[in-house]
Amino acid sequence: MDAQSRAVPPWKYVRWDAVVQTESNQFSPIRIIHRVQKIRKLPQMKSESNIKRSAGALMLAVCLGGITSSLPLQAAQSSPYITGFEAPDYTLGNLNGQNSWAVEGSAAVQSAVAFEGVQAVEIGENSAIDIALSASHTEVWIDGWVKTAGSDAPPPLDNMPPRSSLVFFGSSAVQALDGNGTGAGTWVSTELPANASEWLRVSIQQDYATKSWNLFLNGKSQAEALGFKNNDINQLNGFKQVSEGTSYLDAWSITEVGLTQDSDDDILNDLDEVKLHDTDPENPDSDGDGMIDGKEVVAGTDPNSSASVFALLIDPVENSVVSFSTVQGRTYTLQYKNDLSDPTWQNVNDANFVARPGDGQDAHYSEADEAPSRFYRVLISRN
Ligand SMILES: [Ca+2]
Ligand SMILES: [Ca+2]
Ligand SMILES: [Ca+2]
Ligand SMILES: [Ca+2]
Repeated sequence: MDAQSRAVPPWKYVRWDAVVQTESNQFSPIRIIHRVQKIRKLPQMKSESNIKRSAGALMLAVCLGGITSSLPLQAAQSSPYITGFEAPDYTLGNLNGQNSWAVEGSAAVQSAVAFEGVQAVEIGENSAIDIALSASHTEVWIDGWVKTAGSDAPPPLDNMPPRSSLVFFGSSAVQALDGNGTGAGTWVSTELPANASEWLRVSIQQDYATKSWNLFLNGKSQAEALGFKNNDINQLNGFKQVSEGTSYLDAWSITEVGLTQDSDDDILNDLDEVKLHDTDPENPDSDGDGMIDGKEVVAGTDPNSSASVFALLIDPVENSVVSFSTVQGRTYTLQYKNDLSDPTWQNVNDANFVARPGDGQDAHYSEADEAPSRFYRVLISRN
């Protein structure tokens, strides 16, 4: 990568130069239907479960590049290149020289502010970090979490070295450069501003064949079919984050797989499987417990442990008791039908089981004696 002149800039900005380059938690509530035919005087039994697919989860954007391969990127350092700036790979203090990162000005691995784990990079005022990573892949995803107050106006493009994509972290809106291929372009505003108090997931999808790129923020497509600033860039060469004020970077990666592919159709995209959940992007049920990876993530169970799975249990002794385990960060609503052919599910007549906050404990719902045989399901949503 080219080192950029550090003549004191008159403008305020944080930007990603790529040279290179987010769930996204946009799940709709999942519905897990458990058919619980009430049977009295039998030992506790695990109900038959019928897990419905949740529609529309993680549907992001059309993938311009039409990726067919989900093989991980063979980047310079590792495959794929994913780092959370954690020990022992990274030690607290100056980032310069650690794992091939270069620093202009000041940037340090610190533990006061982190998106995940306990460490992240803090980039000081009027400073930049960059890393040279080469990969010959036609399509590359650069993904990471950034925290910064942002700046008012994007930096001038004059005299800026050749770049493919540029993201400007504006205080009123993050902007993406729709380049003209010859060093200039137009800044396109997104829906989201830079935010000093919240981490923003930034994902860039680069296509070196078509010289175009797409920007996602917090897992959602924000700008598509943008042009490269310079069309003479034919492959990934590196990444740079330039900061006039203080900014942070964490959970950063370069991969071939991205947010727009769900190779195994388990409602988790390939990138999140590899990067966030350590699940198999080619296997919808990584731990083989019958609950697909995406459902486990929404339900808060462990997709890598077959001992962790969401289920409704019925205790038919005396009054029937319907039980299920809960986790913090999820809410649970217990619903029933007397007949599966009923068009609608009804919430049980107990406010404690409607939008019930999970607390890590089991929840037990007791039916009235006179209740008929019923079917139950639990709606689980992430807070
Ligand atoms: Ca998947
Ligand atoms: Ca999977
Ligand atoms: Ca599973
Ligand atoms: Ca599991």
